[in-house]
Amino acid sequence: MGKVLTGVKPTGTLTLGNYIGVLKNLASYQEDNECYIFIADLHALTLPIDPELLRKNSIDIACFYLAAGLDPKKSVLFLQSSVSEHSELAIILQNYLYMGELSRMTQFKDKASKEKEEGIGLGLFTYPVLMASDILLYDCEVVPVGEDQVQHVELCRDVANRFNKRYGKTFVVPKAEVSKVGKRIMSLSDPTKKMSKSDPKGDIYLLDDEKTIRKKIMSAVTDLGNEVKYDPENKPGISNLLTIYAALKDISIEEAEKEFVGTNYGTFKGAVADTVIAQIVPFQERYRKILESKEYEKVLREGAQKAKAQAKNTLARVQKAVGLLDVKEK
Ligand code: ATP
Ligand code: LTN
Repeated sequence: MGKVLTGVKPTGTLTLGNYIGVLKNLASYQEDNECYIFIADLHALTLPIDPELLRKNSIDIACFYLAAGLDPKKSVLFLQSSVSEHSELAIILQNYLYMGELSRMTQFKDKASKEKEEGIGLGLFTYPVLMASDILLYDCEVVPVGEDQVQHVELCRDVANRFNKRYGKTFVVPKAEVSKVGKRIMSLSDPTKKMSKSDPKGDIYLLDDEKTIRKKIMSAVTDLGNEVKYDPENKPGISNLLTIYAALKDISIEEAEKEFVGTNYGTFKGAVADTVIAQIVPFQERYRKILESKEYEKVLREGAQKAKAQAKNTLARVQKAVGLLDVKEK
């Protein structure tokens, strides 16, 4: 049995990018692995967010995880803020990551460039420190993420290796795993940009109704010409729609291309819309049932206990390694 961990920030309603990039694959890990899946609510504080919205988004993500097939008997589902060891480990780990490394992170550069200098909180800068703590606390080997998060997981590997070299083997060194098809779904209105829940242009939201989904796909930006062909450089719009189609059908891009030889853009877009709707609508029904039943409350409470039991062992190991005294009652 391997150990797998991932998290999603409750910064907004999840998008089709989140679904294809991580959510839809998660259930398949839990058959052969011990899975730790969490809601990165502390990470959501790294940019201003309304408290009511943060609470609502956190509940939504818990329900989305369950609707995506995560089974609380097989996987541990929890809120990052319920396990204080995440924050405690981050305070220690921050001393082994450097300003230069953190300032080279693409996500930091992107998000910081949209803020005024005095509006960039320290948490946005130290984001990867907390993320490394999330990962290292659970001794996990595999971290399923979209492509944009690979750089953070690489940094986590660096800090784990650095720490192990200095103090002896303390951490398991994890690796990022991205899906073969759909590691980076692009915006439908600007297919050179990532579809991202905090940048609403060109997003399909997982709670959009059928009509809205169809409308958004039918009006997605396409490219010159009329051939349905995968060519991200010259045909970014069509390539993105082909990726969405292939990922949802669980087929390769080549297989998807073959299905649309000789078809026009309109027919192709209609088929993409049908495919998205066929998966998202039943997913939304499961989500609504879970939300109504409030079953997520018990799941998150029990998940926090299970996660804590594991996290506290790792934290104790780290505290001992660096020389912090343990004077707790035995
Ligand atoms: P934000 O806009 O707030 O930065 P986001 O939409 O990028 O959020 P995250 O919470 O950062 O979403 O991501 C959750 C998971 O979904 C991560 O593993 C991330 O890599 C993945 N992901 C996000 N956007 C996409 C996308 N467009 N394509 C594929 N995977 C994605
Ligand atoms: N940074 C991630 C969310 C996240 C995460 C993690 C993902 C926080 N901690 C640990 C994997 C492992 C994001 O933006 N989606």
